[in-house]
Amino acid sequence: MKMKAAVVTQNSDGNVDIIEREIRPLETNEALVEVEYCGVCHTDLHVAAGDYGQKPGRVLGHEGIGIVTEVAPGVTRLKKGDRVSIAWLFKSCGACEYCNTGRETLCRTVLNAGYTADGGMATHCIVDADYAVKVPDGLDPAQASSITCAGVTTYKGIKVSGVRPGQWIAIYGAGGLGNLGVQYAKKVFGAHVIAIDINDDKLALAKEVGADFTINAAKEDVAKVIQEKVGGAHAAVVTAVSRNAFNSAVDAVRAGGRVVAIGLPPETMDLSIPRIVLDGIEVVGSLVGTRKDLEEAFQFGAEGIVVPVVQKRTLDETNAIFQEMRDGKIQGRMVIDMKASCGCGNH
Ligand code: 8ID
Ligand code: ZN
Ligand code: ZN
Repeated sequence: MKMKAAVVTQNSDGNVDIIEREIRPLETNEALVEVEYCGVCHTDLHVAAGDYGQKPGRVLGHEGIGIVTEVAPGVTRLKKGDRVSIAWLFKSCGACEYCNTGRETLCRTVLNAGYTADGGMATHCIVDADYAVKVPDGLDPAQASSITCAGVTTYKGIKVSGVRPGQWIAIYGAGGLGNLGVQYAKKVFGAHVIAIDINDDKLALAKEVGADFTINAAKEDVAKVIQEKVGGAHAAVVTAVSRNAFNSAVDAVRAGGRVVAIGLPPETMDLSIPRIVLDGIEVVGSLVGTRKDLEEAFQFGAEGIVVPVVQKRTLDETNAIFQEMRDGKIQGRMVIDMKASCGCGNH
């Protein structure tokens, strides 16, 4: 049986080729998933462009949602018909210091979907049965796809920020991640939310989904406005793909504030040592979330507390979606509808 997939081009030029490939037989503890939806994350652009090393031929995608159609002998955790995720945390060793202390995303031998393992931007994907997280009933699969990375990453990042109800949090970047970050911060963590972007349309949408106020970083000095208006944020979560946003976040928090770095521009940020020391600022990275985090993030979606803004597209449009993302034109998340993309005529 063959699958259709979006793979990184041979010269890793930031685009994908849409190819057909044979689906290999299942190995121990694996399951075959017929993918329904896969969201396009900005990380896919980074991987396609070789920002963290060239990955020619790799099937992209780590916001996959699909239905299990086959399991390897002995697999009991999943069964045919289950709806599951294909997330960045594709598989970890399960036995190391990180895996055993609730930090499995930091496992040194981890496999990541769409980066070091073939991912979900395809009609089919082979997953490890222990790492595919079940999607709760009542959660729309296209919306679940956007929670599989954008949702869980911001949900976890806000946990890491330590923000408490009634405190101020600044969310830099109001794109795929940021829009969900605003919702989790406001509706789940009970924080007051400032959304920051360089695009007014994204800020308008952030306001619609719960931001208390917004700031356009292209027009105003964000840190100054936040210090003046609220006395500095208690925490900041940076999803923007720009070092300027990381630098601004350090200046936007109040003394003792924590900056959570989530965006992944392949750059360095500036850190004023006196600012860090004298004001007790913390800067910490946060990488996606554990399987448990994803289960929790899904549940808030299933309960309708967090509502991902998604638009359905086809696999053949992947390069066009990439360009729209580079141009900052996407509101919420573009989600590839595999059944509409497959062309096999079986659906
Ligand atoms: O686990 C992780 N840490 C993780 C998980 C998923 C994604 C990290 N990421 C990374 C991606 O690799 C990417 O670098 O988070 C970043 C954002 O991903 P995304 O939300 O999927 O990208 P997007 O939809 O393009 O949104 C980015 C937003 O940043 C804004 C853009 O306008 C856009 O809305 N932005 C930029 I570019 N520069 C800005 C600036 N200076 C800015 N917003 C404010 N200030
Ligand atoms: Zn992602
Ligand atoms: Zn491990």
